[in-house]
Amino acid sequence: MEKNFYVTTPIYYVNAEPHIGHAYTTIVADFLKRFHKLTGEDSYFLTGTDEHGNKIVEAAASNNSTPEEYTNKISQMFKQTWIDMDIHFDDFIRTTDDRHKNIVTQILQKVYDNGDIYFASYGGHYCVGCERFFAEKDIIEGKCPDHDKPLEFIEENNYFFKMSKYQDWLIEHINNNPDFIRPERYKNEVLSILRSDVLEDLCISRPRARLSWGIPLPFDENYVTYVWFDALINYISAIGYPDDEKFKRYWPVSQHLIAKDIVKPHGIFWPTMLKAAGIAPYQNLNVHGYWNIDETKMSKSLGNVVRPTDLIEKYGNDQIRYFFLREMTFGLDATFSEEAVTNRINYDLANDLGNLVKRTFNMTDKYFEAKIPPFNSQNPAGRDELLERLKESIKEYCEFIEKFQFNVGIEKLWGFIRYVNKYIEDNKPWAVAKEGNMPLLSSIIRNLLESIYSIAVLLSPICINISPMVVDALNGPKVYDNNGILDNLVLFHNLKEDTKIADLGILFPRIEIEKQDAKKTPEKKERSKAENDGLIDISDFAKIDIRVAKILKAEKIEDSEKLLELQVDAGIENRTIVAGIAKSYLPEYLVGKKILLVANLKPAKIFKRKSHGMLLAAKKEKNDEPVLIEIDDKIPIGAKLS
Ligand code: ME8
Repeated sequence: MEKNFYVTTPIYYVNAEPHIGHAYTTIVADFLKRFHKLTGEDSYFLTGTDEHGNKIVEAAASNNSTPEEYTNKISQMFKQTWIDMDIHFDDFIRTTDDRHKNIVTQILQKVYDNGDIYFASYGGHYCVGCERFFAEKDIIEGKCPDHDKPLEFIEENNYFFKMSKYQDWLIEHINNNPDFIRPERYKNEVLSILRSDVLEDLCISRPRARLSWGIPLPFDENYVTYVWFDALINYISAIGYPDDEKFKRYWPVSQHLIAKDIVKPHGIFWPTMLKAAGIAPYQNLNVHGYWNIDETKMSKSLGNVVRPTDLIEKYGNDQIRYFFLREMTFGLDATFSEEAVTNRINYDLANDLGNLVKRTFNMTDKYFEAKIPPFNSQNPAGRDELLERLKESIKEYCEFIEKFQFNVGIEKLWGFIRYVNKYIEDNKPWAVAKEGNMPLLSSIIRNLLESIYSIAVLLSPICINISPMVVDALNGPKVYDNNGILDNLVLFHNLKEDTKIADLGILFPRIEIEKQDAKKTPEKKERSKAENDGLIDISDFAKIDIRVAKILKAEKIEDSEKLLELQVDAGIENRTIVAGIAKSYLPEYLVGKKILLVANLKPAKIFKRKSHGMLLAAKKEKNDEPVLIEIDDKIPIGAKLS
């Protein structure tokens, strides 16, 4: 029976243009669709845009647009970016589409009729950035912990979804389906929320008087639907819930892809909403980490975004797809830098793969007039070993992709590429040619060409332009959606004798790092040398605001052996800091001491406390206890180190 596969990306907010964080999730979805199609599965891929809610109204207003104009423009920008990147989505849903609004209305009515939506008064702290209310315990100094912006207190009558009613069911479902949310760390995150407390019911409406840009509630025209309740439904409205053939075919095999920012709506709101509406849960929620730049998450609000189309123009589409899939361990954060992109291109693509193809094509040209030579069974030239290695690599490549460990899967395939490079070194075709042993030479070159064909097919979901070029140059079969294809690859019967191969030129041009260096001014060169030597500029030092502060209060943090919570007067303001000195100092000793504080360190959440700054202590050996740098009482509070 034919297997089906359904992959979705989040539908992206249309409050700013797409960046490489969005591109990553979308590339993974496109890769998975192509990979499953390659093996003959019926694969479907959905993406789209999330267009309702306060966030969008605010973005439109600050661009002097109406929400309609603004959402049309940015949604089109997302779609065009994916088209420019050769992303083969099957459908692009917009939450402003009628087909979507109709299904949201139907589901709301169904859940309401079942008695799972009620009306009540509610007061809470709201963050527009997150489009959600925050519980008292999650608020840090009146601010949203993610956006670090003040929350707005809103009190109003609203409709609520009885999420808590499905809490026990969800815990059981997750326990019975250990892969439901993966990797495991995110399953544990969801389970810990579900087990720690009774879930608060979900506020699913906004009064029209405050927000009109949304889908009206079918049972009360004075309200519109909360943006998350609306948005999550896209995954089924797009495939024609409830009756469409597509819904029946794809929903049972649905794979959602998201980053860790939206685990709660997908891991808790969505399955309970589905349960309340009498719909089976999705198959898997697959959660990846963030792409960071210099340790900070890339995001529209932080303004440190990299545009995917700029990158592709500079490095090539296949190169960037390869980089993303190879560089990130799915589930963990990764750091983006152009240096890392350059290294992947130069080492993996240009050296390992590009050279293999180039050398083999050159030898075919030189020894066989660019025609595919026959395999000579009297002189197999290590064909069985090559095939064994290929079989093993394909098995591992597929297994790791199924487990969403793309970087490991690709590395396994690279193991085979390196093995084939070594095969050339071990078999020395140039020496065999010199001896005039043409039957052996013919087998060696044929084994190499067949290996390259197999590699090109296996890489076709990643290198979407270059793989077909290699297949064409070899005149190999172009079937990319055949459930027997992987078995065919390990027969080495794919190429036709005597067919002429085409010249491919250089598949992956090396990125000249020297050239980039050459563009640097002498001053910049000097700076990078100093950086390499671990030296910093005086201007780097000047960035650190070290000042004298006085400890006002000190307390041990329960459950921690090492940490103390300190209140300090830093001259500018009083600060809370968490310091790892509990083993060396009693809290009473510290009160009244003057110390040095790094005042402009980004705040961090430690043991549920917001620690804003760091005190300076010193130790000689790694395992020594830190000794506080105490300051003479003559130096005033707030004095800066310079
Ligand atoms: O949350 N690293 O939309 P959104 C990796 N509309 N991935 C990143 C990223 C980064 N630095 N930044 C963004 C929304 N992403 C809602 C979703 S779904 C029913 C509604 C990717 O525009 C990643 O996939 O904020 C993340 O989950 C998503 O963009 C958030 O996109």
